[in-house]
Amino acid sequence: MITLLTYPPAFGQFSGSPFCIKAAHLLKLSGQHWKRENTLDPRMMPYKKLPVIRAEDQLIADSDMIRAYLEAQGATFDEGLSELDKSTSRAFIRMAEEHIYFHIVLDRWGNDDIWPEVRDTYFASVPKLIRGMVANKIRRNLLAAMQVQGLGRFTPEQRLARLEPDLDALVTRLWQNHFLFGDRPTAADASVGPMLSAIIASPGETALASRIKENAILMGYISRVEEMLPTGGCA
Ligand SMILES: N[C@@H](CCC(=O)N[C@@H](CS)C(=O)NCC(=O)O)C(=O)O
Repeated sequence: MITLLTYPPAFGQFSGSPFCIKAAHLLKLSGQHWKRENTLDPRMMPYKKLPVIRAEDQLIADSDMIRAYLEAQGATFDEGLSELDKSTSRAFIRMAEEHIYFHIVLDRWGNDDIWPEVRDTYFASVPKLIRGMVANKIRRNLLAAMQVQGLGRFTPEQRLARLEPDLDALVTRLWQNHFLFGDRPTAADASVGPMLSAIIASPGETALASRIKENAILMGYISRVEEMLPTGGCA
């Protein structure tokens, strides 16, 4: 039995981390038996991040390596896709994980109005007396990293403009499909779906959340991907 080490449910979702949700989708799609184990502290993990899976007494960290492990065990996430589709899938996954994800980070960690709720969700295991100090230090580091990444220098309006073409690209693919590559979910949906749903699940009504909510195609897609994975759920 595989164990998914994941951040706990948050903001009405399977986990506060879209990467943990991605890993859960991959596990579900792989057909393996698995269970979840919640933790709020990734410091003992190989890259000090989650998700991680425990399988056959080894720890496999990073959602891409989890995918590779499951594929080595026989999972086929992209069955029936042409080589051309597979290359497009790779680009969509990178778009979701290396661009859309950072908007979620800024929406959650960069907004003073919702910070108390985000802090008390992500740092619930830290005693209240020191929670503010611990959380604020990590927040400062993360926001400094977002300055280096670049999106942290944009206004919310500029960020929305930067995200628009990504959303358009997704809508173009979803116009006539239930999922990004047809009627069945593939690896790309495991990455893209959780990023979009994390945007609309974040506390507060951000410009990005409103933009997605007004698009019926994106909202239908988010629901279909979410339905694949119950909030608390496993195999
Ligand atoms: N490339 C990693 C990204 C995982 C990741 O960024 N996890 C975040 C939560 S969404 C994390 O654990 N961050 C803890 C930290 O940076 O201290 C993957 O695909 O698994």
